[in-house]
Amino acid sequence: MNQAVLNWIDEMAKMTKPDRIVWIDGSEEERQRLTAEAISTGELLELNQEKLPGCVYHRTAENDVARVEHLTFICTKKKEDAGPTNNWMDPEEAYKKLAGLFDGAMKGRTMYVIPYIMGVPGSPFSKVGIELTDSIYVVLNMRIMTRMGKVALDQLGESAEFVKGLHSKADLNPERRFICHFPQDNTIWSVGSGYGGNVLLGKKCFALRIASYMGQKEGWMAEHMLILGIQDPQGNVSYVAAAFPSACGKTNLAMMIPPETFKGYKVWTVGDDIAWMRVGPDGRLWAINPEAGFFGVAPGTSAKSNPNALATVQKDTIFTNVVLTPEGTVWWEGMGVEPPAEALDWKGNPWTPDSGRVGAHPNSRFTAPARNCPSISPEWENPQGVPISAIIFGGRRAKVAPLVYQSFNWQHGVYVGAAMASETTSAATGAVGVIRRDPMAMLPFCGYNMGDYFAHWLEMGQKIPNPPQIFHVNWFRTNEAGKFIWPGFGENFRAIKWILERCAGQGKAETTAIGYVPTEDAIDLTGLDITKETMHSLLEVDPEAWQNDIANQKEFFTKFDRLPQAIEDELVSLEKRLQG
Ligand code: GTP
Ligand code: SPV
Ligand code: MN
Repeated sequence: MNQAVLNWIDEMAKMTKPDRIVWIDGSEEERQRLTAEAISTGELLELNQEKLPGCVYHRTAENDVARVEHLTFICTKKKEDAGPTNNWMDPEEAYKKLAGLFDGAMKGRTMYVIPYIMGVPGSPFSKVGIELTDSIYVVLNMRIMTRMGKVALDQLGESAEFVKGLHSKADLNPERRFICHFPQDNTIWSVGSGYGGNVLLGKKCFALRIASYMGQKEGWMAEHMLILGIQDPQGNVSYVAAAFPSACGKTNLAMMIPPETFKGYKVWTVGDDIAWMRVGPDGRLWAINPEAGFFGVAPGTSAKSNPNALATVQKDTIFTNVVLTPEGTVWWEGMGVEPPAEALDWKGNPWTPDSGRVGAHPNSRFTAPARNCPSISPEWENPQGVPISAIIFGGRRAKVAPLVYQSFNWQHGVYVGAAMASETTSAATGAVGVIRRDPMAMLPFCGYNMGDYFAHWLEMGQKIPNPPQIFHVNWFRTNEAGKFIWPGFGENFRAIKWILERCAGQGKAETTAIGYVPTEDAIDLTGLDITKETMHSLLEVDPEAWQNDIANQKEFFTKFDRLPQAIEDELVSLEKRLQG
């Protein structure tokens, strides 16, 4: 046995004092045993096994339904290394404070030891983590989201190089809830929560916060990006990666089905949330999806908006905080089917469709194996990843940002990413619908100083002989009535097709102050019922709106004392171009 692992577990067990320690091997027998145990305690509810085979249901505590950004800390020795956008705690102080909360937290409980791999076994991209947790829900979610158990211990061997994750629900008190990252120690301590992003430590904590720190040191990138492949009628597949903030459409775009008129085209899903990217031997940027499953937003997922996701969650899925129907099935707002006449809502209270309350929490989620997805790419487990032709940034912008545009070059594209903004969603606690700057969709996930992160992006541009083109999209522009004017979902394929045409040196565009914007006839609208006026407003670049946005960008960038000169230069150039 790996002595480094044993010593660490020993130390953590002395602090948390579990009644017993159980090693997770990842077997089917183990899944059944733990599921049965969680059902017996009420931690999980069994669903109708005829209609939803292998599926279970879970409710979190009412005050524990989303990521908690104000309780998430980057604990580097120096405050400036966490940067202006992260909460910071001194590591010594953080360990001490959380040790107090972890002290005896697992008394009367079992500590589960989950060895897991982010990436596929044996891939040069992949990395091992071990999560210690007192939650069966976490074990069963990690089983879907990662390759775990024996396979991970085999990959680790005698090495001491693994990310040490400790999680306890403790008393689930939001006053004693902390998600602390120690990038310099490869360590994550999470206490007081049972919600996905706070407790599935392989995901945001490791694969983004710790991994982004590793990537900066080692010359690669960990990004909040989906990866998809677009196959053309000749059978050629091009891959793109896209960074949108939480609950802004990554899962949906990754699984999109092209509109009928695009015969012979097919979209392949490689990943829906996280991309790890490296420069390949051919000088291109190559990406893997380090996860094995989807932890996706349930509301809005319908046979119309995302049939592939709906098909994916028909078996072996964990549903969290959705509506539970009397027949043991699930429902959520925007599922596109009649709601049950009466049911239990996400809190477990009796609920009817006319109650005036939502039945599913807006951030209710499904955890489903990627292999269930009808559109899963044949390349999704390729240990070398897939070559990326385009990087796409985007967010929810009711105004300002057009449907799609292309940056002038890598440096300008990095600026476009750095200047991203989006309306907040229910994926994190706090106000919803408030516009905030969210660079590269990484504001909540960058494990180090975001100024250095921009510099890393700029440097990567120097290291990729054949870099992807960088674009920006916005599916969320609204009219005066506040209604989305672009149909979105599968129709987004039209914008992606233009993006690929641009990558191939084709596709019509107008050079504007902000970048290359499609001419009004550039996007193929065959079969889409949309007026010329609507297209005009979707592609419009309003100088005044952009001036206001720039004012807001400046205010944001003022916080940075390590802002790369190139970012400032790009901002100044944009301002000049806007002034004509
Ligand atoms: P995280 O898992 O939180 O990182 O989110 P995500 O980026 O994967 O978001 P997801 O695809 O789950 O979409 C979130 C919400 O946005 C869902 O309710 C979707 O129905 C909605 N949505 C996704 N794509 C579109 C679109 O093109 N147009 C509109 N109007 N809504 C969309
Ligand atoms: C997000 O919030 O971006 C998610 C869900 O993907 S969570 O894993 O909870 O962070
Ligand atoms: Mn996400």
